[in-house]
Amino acid sequence: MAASTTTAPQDHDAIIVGAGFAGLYAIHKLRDQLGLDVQAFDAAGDVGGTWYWNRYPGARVDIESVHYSYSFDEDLQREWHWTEKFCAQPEILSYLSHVADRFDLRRSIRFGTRITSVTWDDDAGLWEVRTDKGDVLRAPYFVSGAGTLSVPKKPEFPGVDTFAGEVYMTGNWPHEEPSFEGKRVGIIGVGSSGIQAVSELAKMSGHLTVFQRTPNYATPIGNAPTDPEEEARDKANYRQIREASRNHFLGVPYSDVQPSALAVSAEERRRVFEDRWNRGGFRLFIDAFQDILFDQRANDTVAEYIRERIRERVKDPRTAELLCPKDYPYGTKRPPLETDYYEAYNRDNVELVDVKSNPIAEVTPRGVRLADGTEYELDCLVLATGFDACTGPLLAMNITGRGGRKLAEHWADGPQTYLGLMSSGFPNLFMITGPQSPSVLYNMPLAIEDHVDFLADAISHLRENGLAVIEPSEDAEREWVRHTNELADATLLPNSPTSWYMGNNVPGKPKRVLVYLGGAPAYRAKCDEVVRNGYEGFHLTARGALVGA
Ligand code: NA7
Repeated sequence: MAASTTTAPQDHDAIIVGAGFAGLYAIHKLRDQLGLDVQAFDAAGDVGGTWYWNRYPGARVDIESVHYSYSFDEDLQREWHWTEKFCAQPEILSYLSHVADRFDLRRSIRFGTRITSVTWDDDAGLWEVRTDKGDVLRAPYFVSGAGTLSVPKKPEFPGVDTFAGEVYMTGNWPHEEPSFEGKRVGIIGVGSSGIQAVSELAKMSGHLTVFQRTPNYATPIGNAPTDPEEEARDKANYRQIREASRNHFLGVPYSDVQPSALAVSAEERRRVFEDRWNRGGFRLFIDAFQDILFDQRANDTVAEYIRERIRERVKDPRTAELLCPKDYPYGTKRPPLETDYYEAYNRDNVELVDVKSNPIAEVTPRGVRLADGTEYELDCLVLATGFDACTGPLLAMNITGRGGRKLAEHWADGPQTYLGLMSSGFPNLFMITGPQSPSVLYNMPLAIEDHVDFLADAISHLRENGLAVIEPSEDAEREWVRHTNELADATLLPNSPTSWYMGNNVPGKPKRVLVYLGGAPAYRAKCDEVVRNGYEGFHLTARGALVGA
């Protein structure tokens, strides 16, 4: 079967979206290792992706920096020095800037440019990509590194435009740090972003009002300056550490998880919880007992432990009770990590307002008004209300596949993907850490590297075999969607009232699990098997002609 002989103009081999962890590695891999002509775009003014936009006070990584970093280049990982165990946003941004310099990536990126449409031309076998700057470019491969948490949820509060003070969003924070000194600041939202921000805003503001709808199970991050001995040890053993990470559910080299919280005595359970609480990171969530996310009774034990610790830390018993989550299982909303979050409520200038029992009715020119008429006067309002996660960034690009079918139509009832990497009817369109892949439940830089390596191998395979197009079969996609839903149904996740893992944090968004819950090792094994079996579940074609499935 001969490869296509189309004469339609092609501007590049691959168009890449994003200049965060995903886009940067994709540029390097496709351009420098495969020798492709690539063009990348990012709406931001520079590299960083999520770390470019989320520069609110307190923004910090929740996986140890030594693990939350690229593994693809031995010298890079040995030479870079992290100053803290869990680095703050500015340092992660410096790291990504260093990576861009080191591999000369910026010359392939057009910054300040947003993709407005992406359309498949079946006759030419090319994606036509349009931007808000008027570019129209065509390429056979389209690679999305648009991220999972890059489209902030639209404000749901009537009147927000009438507010006379300043409004800030954690997910789109200004470059010039606002001054909160002496001001009355209100923050809506106590997810991971809100919780990180509250700890800092409490110290920076005259008065801070926290509007909380659902309390969260936040646990200590356990941050500290980098210990030079530990750093030297880690760097000497990076190969083993990365291997252990890739063989762990969450992509971190934790190894102390025990089978069941219900199989041990109350004393032993407490000892384990205490140990993981004190050691920090995601250890309590992922390295304590395996059944926490699957068995309500096991979950109850850890949930009660966290509530006890909250009550110890918050002086006012009424505030403490409001901060204790009671009506959903731990881990079914993404567990936030914190430093001094609960202590913030012991300060005289911090006030917690329950907007579950008394919802926010509107934002007025003066502040926030609740359903019962109470009005909180504010100078600044911070929206930490979350994201249209996982599907939002892809749908925002207005993607149209084969036969004029829109991705938005194909995903009307929730995402439909094969391996969370591709969607049927959307040939040669790769979604790095796409919906229904482990993505946010797999240490992101490693999840990204695995996906970029997979798609680069697939492109090489096509080129070496005179093929032009890779696309999942409808059957493979249907089975993957069924499998990801089945995995989610075996967990407690569907029991959460609002969780961006399930898409039900955004009004009107279909409730469908957005992440693969089988863990990174099972997922990686599946991807390896697919490749070993000649890209099982994919159609590989020489422009239209079916060569294999
Ligand atoms: P999250 O985790 O989705 O948190 C959003 C918060 O905003 C959460 O407390 C929401 O309450 C609250 N929220 C959202 N809409 C409203 C309305 N209409 N009224 C009151 N409160 C509202 O987003 P984050 O940015 O904190 O974290 C996202 C991820 O980024 C994080 O998990 C990390 O992976 C990085 P709710 O719980 O829905 O009642």
